[in-house]
Amino acid sequence: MAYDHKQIEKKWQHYWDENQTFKTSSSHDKEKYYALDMFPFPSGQGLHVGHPEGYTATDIVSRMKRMQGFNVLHPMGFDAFGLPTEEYAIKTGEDPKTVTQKNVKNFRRQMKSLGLSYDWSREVNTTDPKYYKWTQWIFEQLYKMGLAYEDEIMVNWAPDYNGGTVVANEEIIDGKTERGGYPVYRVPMRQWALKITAYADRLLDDLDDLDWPEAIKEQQRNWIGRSIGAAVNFQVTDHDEKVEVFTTRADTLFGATYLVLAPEHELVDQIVSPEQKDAVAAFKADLATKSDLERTDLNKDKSGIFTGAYATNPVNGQQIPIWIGDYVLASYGTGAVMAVPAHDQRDFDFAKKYDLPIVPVIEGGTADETEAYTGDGVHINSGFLDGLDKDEAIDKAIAWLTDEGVGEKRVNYRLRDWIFSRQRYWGEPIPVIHWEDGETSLVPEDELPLRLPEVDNIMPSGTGESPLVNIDDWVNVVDENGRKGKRETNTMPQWAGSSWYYLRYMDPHNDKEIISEDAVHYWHNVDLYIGGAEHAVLHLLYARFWHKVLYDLGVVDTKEPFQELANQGMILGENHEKMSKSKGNVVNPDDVVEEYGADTLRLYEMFMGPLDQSIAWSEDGLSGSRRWLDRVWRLFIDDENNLRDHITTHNDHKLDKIYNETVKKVTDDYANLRFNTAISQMMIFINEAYKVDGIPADYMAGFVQLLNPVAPHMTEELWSYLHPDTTMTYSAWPTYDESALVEDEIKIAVQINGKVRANIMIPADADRDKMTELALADETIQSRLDGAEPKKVIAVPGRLVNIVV
Ligand code: ANZ
Repeated sequence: MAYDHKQIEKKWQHYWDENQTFKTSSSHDKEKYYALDMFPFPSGQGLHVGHPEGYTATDIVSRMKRMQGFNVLHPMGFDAFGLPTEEYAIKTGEDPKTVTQKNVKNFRRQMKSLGLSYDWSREVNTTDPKYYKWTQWIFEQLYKMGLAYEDEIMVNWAPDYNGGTVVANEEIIDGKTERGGYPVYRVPMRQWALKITAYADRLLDDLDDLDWPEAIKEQQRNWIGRSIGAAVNFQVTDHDEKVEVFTTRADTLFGATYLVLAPEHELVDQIVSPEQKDAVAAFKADLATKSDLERTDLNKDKSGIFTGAYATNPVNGQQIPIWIGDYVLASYGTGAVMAVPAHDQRDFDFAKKYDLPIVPVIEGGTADETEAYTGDGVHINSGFLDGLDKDEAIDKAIAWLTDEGVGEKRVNYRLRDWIFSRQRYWGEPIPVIHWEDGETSLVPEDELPLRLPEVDNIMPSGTGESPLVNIDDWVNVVDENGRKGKRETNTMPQWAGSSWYYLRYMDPHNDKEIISEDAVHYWHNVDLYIGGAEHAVLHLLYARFWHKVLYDLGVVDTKEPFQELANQGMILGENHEKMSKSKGNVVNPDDVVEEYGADTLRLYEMFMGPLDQSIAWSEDGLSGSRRWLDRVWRLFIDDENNLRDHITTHNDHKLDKIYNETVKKVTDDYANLRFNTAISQMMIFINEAYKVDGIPADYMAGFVQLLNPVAPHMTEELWSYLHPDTTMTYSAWPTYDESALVEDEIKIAVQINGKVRANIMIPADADRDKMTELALADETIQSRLDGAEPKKVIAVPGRLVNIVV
């Protein structure tokens, strides 16, 4: 009978569930392997066909590792706090908790229908108080370590969006919210922040030891942006204040002809002259709508205004004007730069525009050129730095600044502290109480979790604060001495729960501690982590940060959470564009499973191309995958649903070579995440198997094992013909015989006077004499030679024979 995916897939899913086939062993005697997917946000839309791509990849590796004798941890869970659920709940009047439960149920059903071999007994959900108890616990440790603090921080405030919402930089386009297009303003607001900057060096240096795509490591390096330079103080003339600048080019100090402060710099209002006051104020007001990105864009016109104040250049005593300019960011370095227009393009453009002096201090650049000279060279016009090159001059300048007490070496990072609060309901409550006497305290650890109160209405407060401010009986607390306090009403950002979830899977039901020592010492960290490249920074950096903090606390015993990382590409619509509702090109995995089966979907997504590439969906490709599975089925099973008679205990050795090659290549390819080429090899094997009269039963079994990670349902069914009533999940992975791989015959080229005239097959172990004999005996060569006597014959074993006439 034809392969019936509906019946067979249901049968095996039921079997796996009943028998808890994929439950990770709690015994620690086998070697461990931990394969992790980025857990999804359970949206109302359900799974997208992009999800199963990464999920199948880790599933393949997990299934192979189980057969290779590892104790595999392959878990799944839900990252369920977040704005989309909250917004949906506000719109429909439903409770976010109920919405989440409904969505999770649907996601879990879909994942089970794909035959993913998760240990569901370890499922985590970030919105479960039993889980977020430990997210709050981590926050408390950060607080105690001085790594969590409150501050007035500039936020993007959209007063008209949902009654007032703070949005992330990434959610703003042209000064408006990405959703809805509401105007956004920069305003200071009290926030919690985590001092990720204290870990910047370790986050940077430890990247070197990770098996991650180089591009992702590079993105993290740029995001952290370590820059080694100097801080230099410029005394403001007729004021007590000094302007501190950060520069990577202390060597160019003699060419610093003016200073530029960020318009928001705190000194601006103190030093601005009466004549310039109004103009400066107008300039600042105008700028408030521009984003940092727009302000620093090299190609954009730079603008600024003179403050009316001057400062002294410490190296030569010159009076130089102090300007403010849009291209200097308040949030980077010290928010002030010394401008060296001869050697920095932005300063050059600014100086040209406002007619400021340009003094070259490195040979190779001249003032009247149209651009700054940014190369290295001999220093000129630079007093004690004259004659030195860049590196020498930087060192000497910093030494001088340090001696004179006007500067020092400074390392600066682009990385900012992590703003760790949201003015939202659907997030983890921050376990802090603000007391009326000004004291701030943590909720005692034994009172965690601090639960989110259940409320009827989660409309935003409208003041920018979280909806929690309106829940009086939750917010107001009194201690045993009658002292009154208010709970923190900000909640944690979406990223919190995902920053440590991989640890919880190791010991998911522990209610005494975040994770037992025993579990840590066995599982350590994740061996393979697969997910989308869009998480190159934020999630992957935050998780690394928390892991390092937990390492410092002695909770974990590894420096890094994810040893190997791979990214899956995007699955695009048939016309090579992003799948989206508006384009009507979204493929629903449920429909594919219904029509073709989960095994077909898995096979297809793994065969589309290399895992990390973005590839367009193709209905033809999908049905081709199904046809191949049918072909495999028919090779083994006849019309009466019996094993075909050509499956035999006898081996005539015709399939030896291809079988052993296939075992080797598939094993290697799976381990290196080259699933498409593994599948091609299995296709070649099936073609060869169709050509012979008898297929040894152990080759059939081995093939079925190789295919199992990709097409688990069909292969379990085929396996049951050989081993009734068992799952193949823990059968021993096939091995190959190295000697069977050796080629018996090889192809070599035969040349006459250096030109290839024929290709001939010869025994792989033929020596030079044998090669010469066979080459001269070849018919094509004989007719080419036409009786001519070779002067010399050169034979290169394994490659060619050249006949010189
Ligand atoms: C003088 C100078 C001369 C500079 C020269 C560069 C070239 P990275 O490498 O990215 O750290 N800078 C410092 N703070 C800034 C801010 N808040 N906004 C805009 N620009 C700022 O860049 C450091 C350089 O960027 C610093 O070195 C400073 O310009 C500028 F030939 O100082 B430099």
